Amino acid sequence: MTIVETEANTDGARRYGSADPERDALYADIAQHHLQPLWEMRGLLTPTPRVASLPFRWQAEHLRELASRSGDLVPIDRGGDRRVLALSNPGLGGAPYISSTLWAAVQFLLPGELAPAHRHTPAALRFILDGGGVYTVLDGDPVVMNRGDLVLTPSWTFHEHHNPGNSSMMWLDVLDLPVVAALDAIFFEEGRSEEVDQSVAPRSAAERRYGQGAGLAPVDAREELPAHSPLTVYRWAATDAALSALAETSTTGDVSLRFRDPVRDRDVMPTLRCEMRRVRAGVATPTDRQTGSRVCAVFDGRGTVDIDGESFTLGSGDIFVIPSWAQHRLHAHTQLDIFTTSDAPVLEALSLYRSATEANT
Ligand code: 1HN
Repeated sequence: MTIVETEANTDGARRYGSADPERDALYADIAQHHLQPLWEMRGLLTPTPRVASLPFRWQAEHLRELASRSGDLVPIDRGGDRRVLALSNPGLGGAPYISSTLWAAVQFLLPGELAPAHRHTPAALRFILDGGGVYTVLDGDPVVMNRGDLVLTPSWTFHEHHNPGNSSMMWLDVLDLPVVAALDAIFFEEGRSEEVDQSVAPRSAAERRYGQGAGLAPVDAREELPAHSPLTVYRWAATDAALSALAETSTTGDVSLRFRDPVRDRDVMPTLRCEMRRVRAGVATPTDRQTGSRVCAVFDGRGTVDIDGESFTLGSGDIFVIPSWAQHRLHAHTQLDIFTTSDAPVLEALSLYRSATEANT
C-alpha cells in the first residue's frame, strides 16, 4: 500500500494519508482531532542521533570586520541592549543558534559605551579573544575582562558591560539559551545601572574570595554557595601557566584543562562545561565524538579541524561548532590553544552523555 504524507490542515496539524480510502478517511478524522498515528511515522528513533546542526567554522577576519561595521552603524539602545552577531548554524533553517542547544555570538563594544544591566534565566559566558579593558558588573561585582579570560554570567545574575578605555573590544558569548527555550523557562528583566557600584577593582570580589589558587578555599564557603561556581572569572595567566606545566608532563603533546567550581566537584555552571586545550605543533589528535554540541574558539595558533569528514583551516580568533556525535580531530600546524564550551553537564545530569575516542593510525 502506498503511504502519502500530506500537510492538509490549515491550522498546522499534520495529516497522514493512505491509498486505502477507508484508512485515508480514518487518518483525516485522526488529524481533525489533533492526533497522529505512530505507525506511519518514520525516523522517530534512530540508531544514532540524527543531527540537524552542521559542522561549520566562522573566520576571525569576517567576524571582526562585520562586528566593527556594526559598531559604526548600530548604536546600543534599550531594547536591543547588546551589539551582538549570532553565529547561525546553516543546518538550522535560519535559527540564530550555533547548534540545537547552544547560542554563540560575537559582541562588540565601542570606547565609552555601556551595555545596560539586565538578567535572564539563560546562563552566559564570555571568552575574550582580543583586546581588553571592558568590565562587566556581575550582581554588583565589577570584573575586568582581558584577552584569554573566561567570565561567567550565571543564570539570573544581573550583568552590564562598560568600556571605559579608548579601544573597542570584541568577545565570544555563549549561552544555553536554546536549552532554556526548549524547556519554556525563559525569564528576562532589565536592571538599573545607576544603582550599581561603578568602581573597578583590579580583582573582583569573587576572585579575592574564591580565586586564591588550587586547593585553597574559604572555610565558611558552604554557607553561601550559589548553583554555579562562586568564582566568576578565570584569568588567562593562570590558565596559560597550568597548560604549560601540564604540557611538560605530556608524552602526546595534547593536553586539556577543565574550568571547575573551586569548592565543589562540578562544572562552572549547571548547563555549561568549559575547557582549554593545547596541542603541540605537528600533533594530530585522536578522533573523538560526544553527545551534545561543542563550541570552540581558536585562542591562538594555526591548524586544521576535521569534523565528520569536512576539513576547515583554523587561525586565531576562528570559531567552530562540533555537532552532537560528530567525529572530530585537530591537526596543529603551530601550537594550537583552543577554548571549548559544551552542554555536557546537561547530558550528564540526564544520563545521556556518551563519548568515544579512537587513536588514529
Ligand atoms: C546577553 O544578555 C548578552 O549580556 C549577550 O552580553 C548575548 C544573547 C542572547 C540573549 C542575551 C550579554 C546575548 C544575551
